Amino acid sequence: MLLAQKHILNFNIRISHRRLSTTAHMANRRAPSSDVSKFHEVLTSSKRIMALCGAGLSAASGLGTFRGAGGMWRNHRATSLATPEAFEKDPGLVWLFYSYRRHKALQAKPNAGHYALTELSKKLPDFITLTQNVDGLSQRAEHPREQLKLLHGSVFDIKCFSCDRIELNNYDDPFHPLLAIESEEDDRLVPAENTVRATAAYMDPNVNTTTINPDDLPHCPKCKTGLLRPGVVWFGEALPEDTLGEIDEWIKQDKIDLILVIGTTATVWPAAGYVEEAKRKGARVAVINMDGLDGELGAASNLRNGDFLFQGDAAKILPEILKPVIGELKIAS
Ligand code: BJW
Repeated sequence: MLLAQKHILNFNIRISHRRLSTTAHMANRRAPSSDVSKFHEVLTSSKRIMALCGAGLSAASGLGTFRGAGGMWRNHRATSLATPEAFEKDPGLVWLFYSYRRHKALQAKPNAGHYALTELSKKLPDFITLTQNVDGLSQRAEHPREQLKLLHGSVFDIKCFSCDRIELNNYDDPFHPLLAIESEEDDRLVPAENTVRATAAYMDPNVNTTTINPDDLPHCPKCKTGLLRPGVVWFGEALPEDTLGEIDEWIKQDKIDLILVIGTTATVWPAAGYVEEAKRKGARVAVINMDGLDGELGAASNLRNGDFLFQGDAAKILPEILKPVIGELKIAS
């Protein structure tokens, strides 16, 4: 063999070795399975299961998510309005945002994903669902209350911004006459799938920017001075202590077999931290998300051999992957 040919052959072998070892390395690092029958085996042998849910669970019910191209309301990013500072600066604007979210949540119906989790809770007493959602759809799907932990509160609870008064389950729509939805078109959260429209709306100078004089907003009947606000957890605020305590108690009891990470970017803490905590207690991870590994999966992105990734709509996937335990899902229309 000519020296040049030998050199080229060696070079090709080196290249293919490098490709192989890169592929092997990737396979070790990230090899989640999407094999439903393998998942069924894991599910049926699991006793202690945790679910961490996010906005994607309610997407099929028509509610907006927070991040990506969606998650914008009027000229604002949803996350920029979910802070006490935003409320202090312009309580009328923040209230209009939440009034719209309350209205949409009341119009929406729980989807098959919510009902599948309800059924799993009924079948498996040691299944716990932690939800970051504030839309009340899991409750309306009759998810057993003691197995549902609301990490970020509820838009249907009303708190005082100054004192400790809280009113639970207020479904008035609008909550106050000044907060009535004038035009769904004006108020809509831009759908996540259309980045161009989302960006255009974000910059649109004609978008309704009228707001409300804080003096005219509802005030606390107890302390009289504080403004009422939605009973949700904003950035920089503590999550409900009793709820965190109940979750810790559940985690402490035994090892965890499986964590389902459903429709969340798992980027907000401390919620996202439960993925690592479950892994430390031995859990396999199953991610159910519209996005695959190229999307933002935050604390759930480091999937290992034996973990699962089901890419698509949680409302379609959950009834399918949970079927061996919950049976065929029947939803009354
Ligand atoms: C589909 C789908 C379909 C679409 N099917 N999938 C440690 C490190 C770094 C920072 C921190 C840290 N600890 C604390 C912080 C600060 C901060 C934080 O996490 N910041 C991050 C930005 C880094 N955390 C806090 O401030 C928390 N408080 C706190 O830690 O307090 C400490 C304290 C102690 C003592 C005294 C005082 C303070 C509070 C966090 C509160 C978050 N609140 C919000 C608003 C709630 C009210 C409301 O709803 O308006 O919660 S923000 C927002 O994000 C909301 C959500 O619950 C949360 C998570 O979003 P989620 O659900 O994941 O939505 P998206 O849009 O991100 O993802 C949707 C997913 O669905 C996507 O993946 C899609 O692909 C997918 N999807 N359609 C399946 N059909």
